[in-house]
Amino acid sequence: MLQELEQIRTVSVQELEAAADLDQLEEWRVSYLGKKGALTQALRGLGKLPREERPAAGQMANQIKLALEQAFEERQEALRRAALAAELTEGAIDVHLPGRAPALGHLHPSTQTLREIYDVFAQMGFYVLRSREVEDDHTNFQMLNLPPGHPARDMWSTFYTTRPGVLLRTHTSPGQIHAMREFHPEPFRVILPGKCYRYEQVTTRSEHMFYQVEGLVIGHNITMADLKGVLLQFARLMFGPERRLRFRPSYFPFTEPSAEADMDCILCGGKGCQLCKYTGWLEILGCGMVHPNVLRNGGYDPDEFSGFAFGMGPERICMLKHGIRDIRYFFSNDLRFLEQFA
Ligand code: FA5
Repeated sequence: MLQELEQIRTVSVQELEAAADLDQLEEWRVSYLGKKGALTQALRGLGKLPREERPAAGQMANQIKLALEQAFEERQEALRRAALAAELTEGAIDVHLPGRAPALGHLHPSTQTLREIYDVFAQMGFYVLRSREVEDDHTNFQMLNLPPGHPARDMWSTFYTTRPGVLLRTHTSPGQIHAMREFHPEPFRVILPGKCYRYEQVTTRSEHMFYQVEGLVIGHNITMADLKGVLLQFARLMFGPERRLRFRPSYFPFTEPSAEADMDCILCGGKGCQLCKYTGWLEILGCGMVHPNVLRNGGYDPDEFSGFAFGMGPERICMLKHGIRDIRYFFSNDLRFLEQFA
């Protein structure tokens, strides 16, 4: 028996040292210290020994058991440390690796175009003024010479809120009234950018939400010549120094006289091509001299003051600049389109 115990001690110690990981160590524990393990079995066999051999064998078996348990714990601790050290080395951060750059966003094409427009008008001394998107019927229409039932309201049909008389503005022109009331009685020049809404068929050229930039200049002796000069300068700074403009008579209830400004085609220079539908001209904005009633509604005496106003669509300007065929790309969140403006 003593020999058998000695053998267990020697072999088990060798095997313990050979256990390379925690799984092998567990196998070792089961095969020596487990319920059916070699040492446990040997301890059970003590009872069958002759009485005089039992004390010595029992003492030795207990010593071995304690020694193996202690050795097991030490080996377990050592293997745990080794496993942790290996994990730390494998998962270590290499500070020499180049950083992973996050994808950068950029401004929306409408915003980029708006900022180009601000730059151009800032050079001519214009303020940028914000005006509300939710308007009342009074300011969006009536103060601009569009009383209820006026046929021109059809062109500017919009979305109405559940509050009577409160609507989403159809154009930035009601900003003219707000601007005049803010600057009265001084002369001033402002641009009023912002979103507009229209109840209309969405097509390649028309959205139901789009931006406009309104321009308004009020002062003494402001004439159509000032209007033409400012808009020609705008066209040249925005589209190139050789640009030409032509003014076609038009109608807006809030300006008199009114005009549409066309620019010579940027693609063919006026010869006629697909972009300008073989006319040589591209329509860029509506404009005119501020109507006396509108001046009065803003608090300015038309006998003393005069002014001009214009309204343009930055998406349409952007489409012309970049040859974009469909306005619906702007707000349909297609990254293939938007990323071209990075
Ligand atoms: C107006 O809205 C007038 N308030 C402009 C104006 C201001 C005239 C001051 C005189 C004095 P109009 O409906 O034509 O006009 O719109 C002006 C510009 O807004 C158009 O030339 C176009 O560039 C843009 N626009 C109009 N409707 C849409 C639409 N549905 N989608 C995209 N852009 C549009």
